[in-house]
Amino acid sequence: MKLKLVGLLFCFCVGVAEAKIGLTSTIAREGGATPDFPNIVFFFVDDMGWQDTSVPFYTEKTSLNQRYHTPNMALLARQGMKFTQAYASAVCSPSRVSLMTGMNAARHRVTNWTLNKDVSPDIENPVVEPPKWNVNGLSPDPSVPYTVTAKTLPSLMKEAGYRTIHVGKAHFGAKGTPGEEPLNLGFDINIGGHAAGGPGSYLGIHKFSADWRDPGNHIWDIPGLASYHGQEIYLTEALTREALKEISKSVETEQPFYLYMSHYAIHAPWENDERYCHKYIAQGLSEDEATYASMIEGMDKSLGDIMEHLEQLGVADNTIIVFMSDNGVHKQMPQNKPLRGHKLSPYEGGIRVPLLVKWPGVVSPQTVNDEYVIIEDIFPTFLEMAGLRKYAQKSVDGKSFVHKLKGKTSSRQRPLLWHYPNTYYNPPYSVVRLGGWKLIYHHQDQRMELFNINKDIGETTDLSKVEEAKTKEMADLMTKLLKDTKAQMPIIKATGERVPFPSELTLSSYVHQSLLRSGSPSKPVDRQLFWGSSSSRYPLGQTMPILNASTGFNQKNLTR
Ligand SMILES: [Ca+2]
Repeated sequence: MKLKLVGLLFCFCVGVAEAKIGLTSTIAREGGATPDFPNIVFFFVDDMGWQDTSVPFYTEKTSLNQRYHTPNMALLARQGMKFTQAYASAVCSPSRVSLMTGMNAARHRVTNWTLNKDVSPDIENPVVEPPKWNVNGLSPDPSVPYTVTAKTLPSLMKEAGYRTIHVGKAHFGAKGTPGEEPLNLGFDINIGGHAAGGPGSYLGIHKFSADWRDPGNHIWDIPGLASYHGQEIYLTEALTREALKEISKSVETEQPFYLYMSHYAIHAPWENDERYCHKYIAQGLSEDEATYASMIEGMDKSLGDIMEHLEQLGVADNTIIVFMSDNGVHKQMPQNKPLRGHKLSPYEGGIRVPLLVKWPGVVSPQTVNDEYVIIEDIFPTFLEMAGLRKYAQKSVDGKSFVHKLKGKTSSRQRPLLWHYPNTYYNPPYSVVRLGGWKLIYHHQDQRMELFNINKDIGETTDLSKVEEAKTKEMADLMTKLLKDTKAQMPIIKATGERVPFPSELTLSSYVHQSLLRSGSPSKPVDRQLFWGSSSSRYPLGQTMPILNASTGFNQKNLTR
């Protein structure tokens, strides 16, 4: 009942939310987190697939659920709500900028992963080239070219009196731009976050650097963890220890906190977490499979340590924990069957991710929600959780799912949009989902696929030719969403024109399709091609290094 009253107070306070923002010092003095200002822990895992856990997110327990051990995720699921249809973008940076800004990737235009200033990681595509996307990522300074600027989630929470703590992977802005530093984006504390989307190594004995295998390469060095250098400690554990210290400091100072616990795990480079690896070898897994499983369990141990620490400090009952991943499983790791595809792909395996929410006193324990949500929804959801429904942010595409957490169903379904006008292991595409229907538009050959996800989760049967009216309806919807978000389409090399929106496909555009499908003979493949005007040129075609397994550690291709 008390919480219901608090909920009413939330409604009453909506009109004075901005006044609350000015109460920073008062909140801090009054004794830390309260039901109005609960602590929030966002436990964010990198590249973790929907099935990379012992918690079943499908209607049945799969072989991967039986393979992996994530007892603390299972505990979190028992204490809270499991979302079976949570979505993210198919690659790191777009997801991370969406959760920081509430914008869909089509709108913020950080549509591929970022690293070096003004350098696109896109690989050569013989038919289309990417538009001028925001290759420099998120920036607090709008004068930095090819960036998106917005009031970020942590900056709003900070203004409201939260202590905002960043631990782990940032990957918000390109190296050499202000957006590479989380302290410039609303965080009070930054441990381990910078421009890079992966660690040089997970091992303390290697100083978490790639220098041991590639002398002089320091771009992947994890900042702020020098005290662990030379120790036999795994990066996941080092970051967890630092996070626990920051939680303790927040509780000591009686200030509500927002902990962005953003693990580098289970992203490449894949290296044994020796605490758990032997167990999976004994289970009969291959070395590669055991390495991956050990990294998953190490991540889960971190979750358990944080949950236990909150209990010990007496703040667990006033702390929300949200668990999520930023994209689907990497293609070098076991496919997340029954899903099709992998990281970077438009199919469910690229975009469907685990999501768990514990909110003591609000979310009923052991509940399951089958309605879909998407990563930009985190922004308005966290603000509503913190009693900050009004916020100085334009163009928020995300929708708060607090009502779902309170057990209410949505009265009508909304469409979801994905937009990837880039080429990196996967050619460019847009996707729209509404209800059970999902339309994929492949930009390169202007081909469409229609699936009924409710009946065909594995996307095995393209219905676009069978359900022509539905295909057209979804194509029109996708076009509307792309226009609403001011989405940029790739450029067709043969003509210099942008790829048409799906509802613009006409007989004349079909005439070009055979040419599009066969490539563009008029422009040879050139990995040093530049695009844009002469005043705004980006080199294309930079690819990530390939790692060799020459040291006894399990290393594979390092793809972001
Ligand atoms: Ca990722």
